[in-house]
Amino acid sequence: MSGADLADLAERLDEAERTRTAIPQVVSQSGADADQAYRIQAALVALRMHRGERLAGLKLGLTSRAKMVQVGVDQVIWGRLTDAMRIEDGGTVDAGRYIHPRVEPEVAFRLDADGNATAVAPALELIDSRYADFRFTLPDVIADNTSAAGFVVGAWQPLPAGLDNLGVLLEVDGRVAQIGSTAAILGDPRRALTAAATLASSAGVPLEDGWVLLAGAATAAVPLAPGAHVRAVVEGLGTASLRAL
Ligand code: OOG
Repeated sequence: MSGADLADLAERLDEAERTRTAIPQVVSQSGADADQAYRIQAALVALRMHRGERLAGLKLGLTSRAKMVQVGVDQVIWGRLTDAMRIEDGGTVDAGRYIHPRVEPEVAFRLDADGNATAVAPALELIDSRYADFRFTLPDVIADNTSAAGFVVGAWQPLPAGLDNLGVLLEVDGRVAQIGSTAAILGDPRRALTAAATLASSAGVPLEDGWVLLAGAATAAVPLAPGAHVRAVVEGLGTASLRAL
């Protein structure tokens, strides 16, 4: 696959996002493998940066069994977060800006330039696959920047002694929609730190002090409906919330 073909697929995904129009699984249909898909992802995020966005961190995806089962892809993947994806804690988002948005409860780390965690926080991730029916294969979802669309980080906390078995709730309009544990995230969300440092260095992405790392969802994702108030609660860490318009 030529560089021009990779750039063309990045353009297709970028246009799908900007026009809120789902597309077929063009990346797997092109025969691209996971390595080529990461090059498409880099080109896709470069288009956003040319429009003035700045990298704000990294995310891991499919770090829990619940997520792997939900989307039928069983490998850990990673993507890039930009400042434009950041949603203030307790803030609002226009659900109509997305194709078929979903939310999921996460744990976020604040990183230093060596990839160490300097703080931890409860978080919500807003994902929005650019593929029709939210269906994709591994190369598709990698190229689509792992469905990244938005993220909310709650109040930063000092790292507690243990992070490996904290209860996690996803509430929608005050009702529990998903229940899980931080143990679902790679057995211990701190493993996301090593995984992210390794992945970023193999991709030649230097980590920056203050970046956010989303460790991956602890439960399956739920659809984000207009008007919904969504809150992630992580035992001992607090909450992160958003309201959809
Ligand atoms: C892929 C992204 C998954 C997570 O936290 O597991 C993800 C998707 O479900 O569309 O972000």
